[in-house]
Amino acid sequence: MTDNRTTGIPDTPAWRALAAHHREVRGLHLRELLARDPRRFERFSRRVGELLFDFSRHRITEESLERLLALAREADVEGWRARLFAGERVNFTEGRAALHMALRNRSGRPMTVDGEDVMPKVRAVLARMRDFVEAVRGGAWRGHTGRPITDVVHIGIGGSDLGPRMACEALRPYGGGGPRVHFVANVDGADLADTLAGLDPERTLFVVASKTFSTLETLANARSARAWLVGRLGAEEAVGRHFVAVSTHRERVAAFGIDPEHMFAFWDWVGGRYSMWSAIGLPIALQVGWERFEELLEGAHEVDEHFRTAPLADNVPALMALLGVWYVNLFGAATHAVLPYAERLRRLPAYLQQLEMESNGKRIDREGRAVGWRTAPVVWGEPGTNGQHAFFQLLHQGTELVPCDFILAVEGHEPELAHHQRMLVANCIAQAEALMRGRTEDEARRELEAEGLAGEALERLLPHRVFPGNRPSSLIVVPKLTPRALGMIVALYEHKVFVQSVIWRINAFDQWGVELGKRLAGTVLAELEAGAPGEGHDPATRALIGHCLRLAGRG
Ligand code: G6Q
Repeated sequence: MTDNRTTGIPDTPAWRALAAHHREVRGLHLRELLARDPRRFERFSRRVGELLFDFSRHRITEESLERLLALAREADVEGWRARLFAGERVNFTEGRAALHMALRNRSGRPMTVDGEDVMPKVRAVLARMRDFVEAVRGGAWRGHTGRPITDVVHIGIGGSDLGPRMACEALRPYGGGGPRVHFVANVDGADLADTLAGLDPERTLFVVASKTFSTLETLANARSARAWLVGRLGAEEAVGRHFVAVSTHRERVAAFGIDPEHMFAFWDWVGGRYSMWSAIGLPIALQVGWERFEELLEGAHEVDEHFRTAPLADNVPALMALLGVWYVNLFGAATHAVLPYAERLRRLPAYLQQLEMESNGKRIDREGRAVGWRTAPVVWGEPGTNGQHAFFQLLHQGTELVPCDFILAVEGHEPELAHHQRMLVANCIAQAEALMRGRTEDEARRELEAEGLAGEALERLLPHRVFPGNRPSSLIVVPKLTPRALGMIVALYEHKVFVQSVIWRINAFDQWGVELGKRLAGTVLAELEAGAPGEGHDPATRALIGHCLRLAGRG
């Protein structure tokens, strides 16, 4: 990491103007900004349908927003947005389009890749998914011994796991009448073993989800699951009723032994981490039923239409992106916290980690040069209120500036526990306010006096009880965590990531770092199986392989 990278910005008029402006406003406190403009909430909030995006607690003025929008225009965000929706090969290192919006296109308009309207094949797969979902949920699809399916095990990893896993968790209240859905991703046998324990093979359906159908972890888990099933049911033919696949690779699915008739296709213009809207979302539909799955798609489509047509100044994904850039590149923020005040969104931070960090964790620009500026921050988070009792300390009083996204669903799914929901909502609002306001020395002094302290004892404690405040946050507020609301939230982040990639001049849609990991493990695995480290390693790696072989009793 060079100094240039940590402080650098692209050398363009809009960036230079933004940096000059930043020097003028960086000392402003959010308290002052809010105090001097009673209409700040109206000025700095936007709506997309039922979703509110409140960015009034950010360290910006009207002029900051103007300058950030100028940056977006200079970077040609509108042109790139048009190219994205036109199915151009925006994934320029792999020569692919990124047209996940077609998967949830409810408009009836064609969407094309290489001149071909992809909508007929999108609709055809959706129709097959619908039939299958209804057959499984309705009991028409039965296992090898004639039993209906009560449990679905989705086997996939990374982009073929995180989206459906997060969504199934989020939409659990809509699961009535559907099978229980389980997820296995890790090649650690503990994951598969713990999941299979207690499952009845006669009533269990496996969905093997892999875009390439060549991923080590997924194939190992699928093979072991098949062995479990065949072993328990005592019949190889049982595989036909208990295994379906989701992939772009028909031949590999057939070679694995799954009838391609039981494969649900998607296409190379769907990136793994953008694929939960495709057949990769099959377990979501199995859990919540077809109509609810369509509502998820509709929510995402509503955001697509907003992103595609709204002027940048009113465009929520663009605003989210620009605020991120403001903190990363001007304030030097290294991380970004995602804090869902909704327990069922507990997998959202992990999902967004992949979306943001795999998409924009890049250091080479479109011209093939190392960038001289920061790109994606580390994304992390946990649901509130749990996080408040743990890491919020650092958010309030630490030395790092951590911009936060609070995600709030106002109404819960448990009417009998409405008072819990009010506490949840109150905590979310109070945290955003406290991060913004902080506690001044005067306020802290008064509090300590009220507690009966005075003199030296008070003075000693005083600095510890002061909170600087001025910690920025956004609020994304939906009435309730419905499938539609979830679709909207995820699509907002997808487009945010794209806009940032345009501004940082990088490719959001490749993942060479992930590919590297897939290859490296293969070499070491062959050596572990052979019982000896190979010649190609550095001495430390050789020693480590030797140590693990000895511990496993093989060295
Ligand atoms: C996602 C990444 C990566 C990928 C997994 C699984 O964008 O490329 O997380 O989804 O490595 O790949 P397969 O679906 O091909 O098994």
